[in-house]
Amino acid sequence: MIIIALDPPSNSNMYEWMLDRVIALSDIVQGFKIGLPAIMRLGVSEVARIFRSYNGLLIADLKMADIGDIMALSTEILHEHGFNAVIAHSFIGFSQALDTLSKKCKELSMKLITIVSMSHSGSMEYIDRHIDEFLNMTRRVESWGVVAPATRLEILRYIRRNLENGIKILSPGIGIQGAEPGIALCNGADYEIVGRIITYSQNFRETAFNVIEKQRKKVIECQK
Ligand code: BMP
Repeated sequence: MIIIALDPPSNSNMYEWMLDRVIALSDIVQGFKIGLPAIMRLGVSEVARIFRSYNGLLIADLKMADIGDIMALSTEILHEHGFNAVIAHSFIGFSQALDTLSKKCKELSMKLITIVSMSHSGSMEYIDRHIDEFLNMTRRVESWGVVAPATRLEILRYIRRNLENGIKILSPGIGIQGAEPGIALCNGADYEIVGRIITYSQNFRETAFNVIEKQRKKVIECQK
């Protein structure tokens, strides 16, 4: 289960770069996540044009951390442009923040994904000290899913153990950040978010098939 992170390099024609990868990969992956580089460079309308005929999971990764009303406005714009999921930080709190965003997401049938822990080492400096509170927040705002790292498996397992079964775990950190394909799935994730190891390779479709095969083998191995 893969969600492709599309983060085009700045020296590329971002529109073409993204379109090529969406055409080559959309039938073999479960969704796409678009971050700030593409949204800032192309604008949300151009990004929407790339995904015109795509019906899968389309996540806007703005990692929102604002007051609720403003996040709700951003979410409306993203919804108008075909996104069906948004990511927000948990540390902003419930009242006048995530509660408002959660309501807006429900109104628009958008999936809300909240961050419980991140894949970079700096996550240990602050975010990881609040994991229990962030897990609690996940329940309060009825997140569809959470972000948890493929790079720190004990944390990933802890999050899986303490999260209701229906809530999805999306796990970045595979490939360039050091985690091997399949390892997050083996430790409780529902999806691995995979970016550059696939999207920056020469033949991204072939590389994606390789990653999927590695995932499959790893999952069989860890189920033994
Ligand atoms: P890559 O596989 O190229 O390292 O990409 C990972 C993707 O996941 C990037 O889009 C990044 O913004 C995102 N991400 C992450 O790496 N760690 C997190 O904790 C949260 C993320 O959204």
